[in-house]
Amino acid sequence: MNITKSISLFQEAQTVFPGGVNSPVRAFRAVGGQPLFIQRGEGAYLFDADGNRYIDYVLSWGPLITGHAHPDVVKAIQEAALMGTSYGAPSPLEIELAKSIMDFMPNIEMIRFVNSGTEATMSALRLARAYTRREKIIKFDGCYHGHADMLLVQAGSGVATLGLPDSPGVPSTVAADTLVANFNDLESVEALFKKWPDQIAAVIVEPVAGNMGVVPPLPGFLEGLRSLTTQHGTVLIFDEVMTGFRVHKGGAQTLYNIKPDLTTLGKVIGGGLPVGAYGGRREIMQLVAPAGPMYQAGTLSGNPLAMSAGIAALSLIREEKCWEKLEQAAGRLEAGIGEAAKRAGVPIQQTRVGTMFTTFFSETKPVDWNTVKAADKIQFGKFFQKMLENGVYLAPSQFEAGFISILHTDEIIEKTLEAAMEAFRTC
Ligand code: HOZ
Repeated sequence: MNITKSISLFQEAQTVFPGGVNSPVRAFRAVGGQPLFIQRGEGAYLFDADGNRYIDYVLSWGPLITGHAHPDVVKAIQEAALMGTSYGAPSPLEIELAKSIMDFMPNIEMIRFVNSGTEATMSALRLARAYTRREKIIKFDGCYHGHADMLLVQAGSGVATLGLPDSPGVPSTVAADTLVANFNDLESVEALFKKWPDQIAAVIVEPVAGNMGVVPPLPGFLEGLRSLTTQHGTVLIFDEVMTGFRVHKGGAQTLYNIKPDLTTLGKVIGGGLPVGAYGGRREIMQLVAPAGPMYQAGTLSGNPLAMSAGIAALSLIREEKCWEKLEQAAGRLEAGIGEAAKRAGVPIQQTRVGTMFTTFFSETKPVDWNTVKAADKIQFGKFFQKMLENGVYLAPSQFEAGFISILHTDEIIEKTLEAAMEAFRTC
């Protein structure tokens, strides 16, 4: 595979960006080799600067359920751009997208658009603190909710991928209010409630963890969180930045039938453009300024390009048929990978919920960060490189999720499985 242009672009990039990238996991440090510089995306494919084509299972880290550059989404963006790229004032598009999201997720009674998942989670936590007038929050080891100070504590995603300690620069006073429990371990949550009575404002959780690789909730875990938070007057926040429209068309809250108090969403509601949102119970949302005193603002919030792309993308995935197809395709991929690994005698653990999946190189069932981190990262790196050589682009970390789109056809999945067969044989 010729990647000469990517190599020289990476050298140049390192002179202007720390580590040569604008987000750490992209640097391929966990898998070796060097990042590919992407020229364009089309459907289920990515094309790098040297013209190589890859089947893409990253899909901009999840949001591209309709694939790259879907004509309807592109048309919506083009038409919106002709009408102006930002108003810094309300527009009818915001109401249309809000209503569309609320149709998918009826637990969201009111919503506020922001520009990223990070902004959504940090605003939702400020809101939970304002509502409860308490300061402490609980998050889970290995879950990642963006890079706000209070959330960079035992975090997943890039922090886990690079094996970093909690980030320097985060004030210890801020981190002190972030309590950490074990995913899928209600006793660890109960212990924190016991230790800090009437002080916990919020529990924030990825209802299906995606940022330590996919780790589904064990039966009773989310139900337990709901009842503990209700019992203690604590706000339950489902961070559905990754799971929203991915594990089910109504998100994890619909799949598991749990009503969180607040939900956070990310780029998926903008068809992949920079957007996020937080929303939930009307009584809580009424505290957001200017309806209430909790301040949060942004010029690009609700910007017309992202709203238009989101409206187009969500209308494409509204059809029930589309979900059946996605579920079947993801199931076929999961079964085929399992079969390929078995034939090659490579022990793996597969996790999948809806269209999110991870293949862990491990003999241990992944249920929390402790079990996940037992996975063989070196073997994953070899597998990743082999898949890449064979034209399949996976997330460059054992601790991230894979995703499929409505454009991942049977034929594309077959090609992926051929590559996997070969990769398992040699990794
Ligand atoms: N933290 C992101 C995935 N969970 C990666 C972001 C990126 O590199 O784009």
